[in-house]
Amino acid sequence: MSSSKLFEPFDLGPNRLANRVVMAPLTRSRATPDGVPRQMHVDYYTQRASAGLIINEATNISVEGRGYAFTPGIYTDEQVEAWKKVTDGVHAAGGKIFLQFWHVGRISHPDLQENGQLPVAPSAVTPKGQAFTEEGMKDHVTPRALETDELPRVVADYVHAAENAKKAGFDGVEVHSANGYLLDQFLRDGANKRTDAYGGSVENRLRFPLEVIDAVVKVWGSDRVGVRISPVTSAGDLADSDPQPLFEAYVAELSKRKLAYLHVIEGQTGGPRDKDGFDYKRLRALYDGVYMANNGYDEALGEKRLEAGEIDLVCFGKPFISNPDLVERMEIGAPLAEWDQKTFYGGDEHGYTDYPKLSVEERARYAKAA
Ligand code: 8OZ
Repeated sequence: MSSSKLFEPFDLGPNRLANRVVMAPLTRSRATPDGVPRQMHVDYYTQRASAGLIINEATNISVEGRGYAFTPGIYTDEQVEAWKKVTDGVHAAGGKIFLQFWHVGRISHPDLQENGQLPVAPSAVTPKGQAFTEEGMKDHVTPRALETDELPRVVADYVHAAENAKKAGFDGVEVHSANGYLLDQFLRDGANKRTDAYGGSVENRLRFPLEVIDAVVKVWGSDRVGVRISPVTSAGDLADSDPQPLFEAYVAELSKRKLAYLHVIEGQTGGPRDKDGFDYKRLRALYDGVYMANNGYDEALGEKRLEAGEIDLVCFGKPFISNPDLVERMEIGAPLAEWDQKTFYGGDEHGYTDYPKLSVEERARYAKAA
């Protein structure tokens, strides 16, 4: 048995987590075409409830926010009812679950929008790459720049989603401000060419993301709202000419808000960590609160940084796909099952809910050997 800090409880605002192992938000693209989670979502999340915290897959706040076919939403009553079954399942199994709010901005596609409209963005800048539509991959298009007087309507969509997430019984919410999606597009100057109060200076580029976060905090209270950032990720063909001061200013603002946590993807999302010249230590020092670390962490690295007091919570992504009992396996030093990349996105229960937990016999055997 490991006496690791990873397996100690943690008070995340009003939510007591059983351990510091967080299941990262993982897009799996198995909802109905209308964005409704199915019974297999209930099974999948309930199987993984021994994580200290589950952050559910990125969930669209509106039709406009959709960027990938078969991703779930939180803007209709039917979606709320379906999520309620997920949160009930996780709670009955002793877990905690946050919902992640998603608006993809410019990387959506007319095929995913109401009446085939253009995706919206801070500015009409076309990203390289392709969107995942119901008919397969299609090239990104030039988005429509949001008018200044439309921005309160987008904030209202977040508020509507926040109220729905409450009705659905989540323990808290995470605002997705990473990976090249709408809020990240406002932050970074590769996509934000605005000349109004929401573009130009760093202060102006922070304005819209902070308005969204403040509106969500009004619904949930600051201690149940986390924010996710990825300072250098190039996903969605997005970049900033000078990310260090931009993200330091952002994190200083977030720090003032006494949020549940700051969730940082260190390095390229899903790729190399700490090889991009960005100084995450300085970022960490500017944030007075709970720091959730993400990107390529294994048990040893997570434990080392927890022990050093550098981080508070550790996210694991792919290992949770193939190990529903990841926490128990790490705790007794049991081997981890391999994941199958072919079943990450789309499809059915196969590669989703059919990864087994260790049997009682296996657990006893590994625990004894440890
Ligand atoms: C992988 C595939 C589709 C979406 C992200 C929500 O990068 C995602 C995502 C990841 O944050």
